Amino acid sequence: MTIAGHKHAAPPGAVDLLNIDALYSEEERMIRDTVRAFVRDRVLPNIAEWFEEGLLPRELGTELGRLGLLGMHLHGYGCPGASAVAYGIACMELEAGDSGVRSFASVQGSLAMFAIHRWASEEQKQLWLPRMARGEALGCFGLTEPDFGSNPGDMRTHARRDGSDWIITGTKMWITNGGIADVAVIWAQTDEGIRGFAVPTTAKGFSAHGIERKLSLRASVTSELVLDNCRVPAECAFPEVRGLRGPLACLNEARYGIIWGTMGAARACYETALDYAKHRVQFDRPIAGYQITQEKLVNMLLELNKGTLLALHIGRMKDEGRAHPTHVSFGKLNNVREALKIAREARTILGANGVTLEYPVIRHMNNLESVLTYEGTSEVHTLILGQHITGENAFM
Ligand code: TGC
Ligand code: FAD
Repeated sequence: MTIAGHKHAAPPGAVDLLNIDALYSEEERMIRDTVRAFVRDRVLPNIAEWFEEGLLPRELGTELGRLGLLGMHLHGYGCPGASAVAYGIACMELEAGDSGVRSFASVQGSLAMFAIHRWASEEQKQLWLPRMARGEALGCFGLTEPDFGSNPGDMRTHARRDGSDWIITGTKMWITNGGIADVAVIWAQTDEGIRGFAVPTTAKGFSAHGIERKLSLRASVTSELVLDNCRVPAECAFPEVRGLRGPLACLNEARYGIIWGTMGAARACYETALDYAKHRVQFDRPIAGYQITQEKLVNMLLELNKGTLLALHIGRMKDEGRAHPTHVSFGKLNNVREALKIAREARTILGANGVTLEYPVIRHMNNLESVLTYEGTSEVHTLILGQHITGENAFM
């Protein structure tokens, strides 16, 4: 089809209809292709089994490290110093495999490594970051507690001084990579307000306990961390930062990765549904020929392309130093919500096949329920945006 008076344009693709690809640089496309190939060869052949068994192999850490995907957007200490957009594209490709794999990289790079990179002493950075970038040491990030999820400011975990040491006591809940981590970034109340600590998981008084029976993000280790008078030396404390802005600065990074990641999961669902619809015959013709199926697919296509453009826009803003946490809330709220809708719609197109692990759709759909909740629930991001536009704080 051509438009009269205009030069022939190549027909748009059925997935990247807006040709967003053309907006990426050569280097960004190369990173995308590398991560996509890794996911195709290493993740997709195994992920249904990992999901079913409820595991993620520890060695994935060194494999992701070799690809430069851990702490990818950090500078120095063996980290690649990639752009925010390049990091986002990597998240998108990892999550096209599984949200658990993206979460593994997010928690390592954007939460644990970012926290140490941003807030720890020089000595602690040297101690942890190069090994973490290679995936030889793993990190986790303990903010949430059993009674304080959306409202971490009231956390109960506390740290007190004992000579030059700190003694930390409390429980952290729902901690990704907790059971396989070598270092746990722990946020605790102190006499001077909330402070952060890089706690070696070998420290006396530290233990991690697996959270079992999850029906979402099964290919991801989720743990309860118990700190029972856990003693750590003074140098483990982050020297300067006080208050909730310490952990929230890290959350901005991980939330940003989710804006992209969810579009990877959504793309996998859309592609699966489109292919299925073209081949599944009912009433003597492919179900893709029915108007209701087409409407579902078109709605998915619209939100997939809009969400990916949004991710790229916020990514370019971030690279130019213009992204505000409010932009990140906008992207996280929109893209998780739309990805979940796409996954649910894709599942209906697959009929009964939509409920098995033979296809990726229900796995993505179930995973996205966790993504909707973690890193600030949809309600939290709605209220952050609501406060921004009205000036009224509706949290309390
Ligand atoms: P509030 O009074 O608004 O702020 C306290 C201090 O923090 C500063 N601040 C921020 N700083 C950096 N980035 C942000 N996005 C910030 N938002 C606020 C603020 O300026 C203030 O600084 P200061 O110096 O004046 O003290 O705090 P509040 O207690 O009213 O809470 C605000 C609220 C509800 C938005 C916040 O608590 C929140 O975001 N809650 C959600 C908690 C959450 O997202 N938890 C995630 C845990 S980690 C996780 O889920 C990992 S999942 C695995 C994966 O990522 O793959
Ligand atoms: P609550 O805060 O109890 O919320 C319950 C409901 O109430 C939600 O719908 C919420 O939106 C709503 N609500 C709460 N307050 C308000 C309000 N003021 N107005 C309107 N509605 C409100 N945390 C970490 O620290 N590190 C991790 O690595 C980590 N990994 C996770 C992995 C998984 C698989 C999951 C599921 C969670 C993980 N989390 C992690 C925890 C996650 O960040 C919390 O679950 C999340 O912040 C929500 O807290 P909550 O579950 O206690 O829910």
